[in-house]
Amino acid sequence: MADCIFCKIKDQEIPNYKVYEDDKVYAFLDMSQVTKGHTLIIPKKHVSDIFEYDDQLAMDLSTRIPKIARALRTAFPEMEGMNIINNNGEVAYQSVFHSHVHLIPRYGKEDDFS
Ligand code: DGP
Repeated sequence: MADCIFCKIKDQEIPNYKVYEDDKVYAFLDMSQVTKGHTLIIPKKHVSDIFEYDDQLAMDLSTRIPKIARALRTAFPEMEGMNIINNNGEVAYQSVFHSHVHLIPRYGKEDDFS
């Protein structure tokens, strides 16, 4: 989609730190690192939010989440847990309207995210 910032990221038109890519999804570091390793996973197909997913796209995205979560834990072995968040709609604090899932590593009760 022409004016979508995340479409531009997955097409390498905007600099980003790639975490993972295959034919269906793209994952990259969030520019606002809530905690170290905060990653966004997006479907390559542009959909605005969860309400536009069909079953196949839901499968494509959801099956990648544990794989990327494990890769982050390998990269950051001090990680103790992870929050997985998906905001849908302005009222739910979605700010970029290309659907994405946040993977937010947790490093203990003293990390900077609550
Ligand atoms: P949300 O509020 O759920 O829509 O989260 C959008 C996230 O996208 C937010 O944490 C910041 C991130 N973000 C926005 N623009 C860019 C960008 O140009 N590059 C990167 N890496 N992240 C971005």
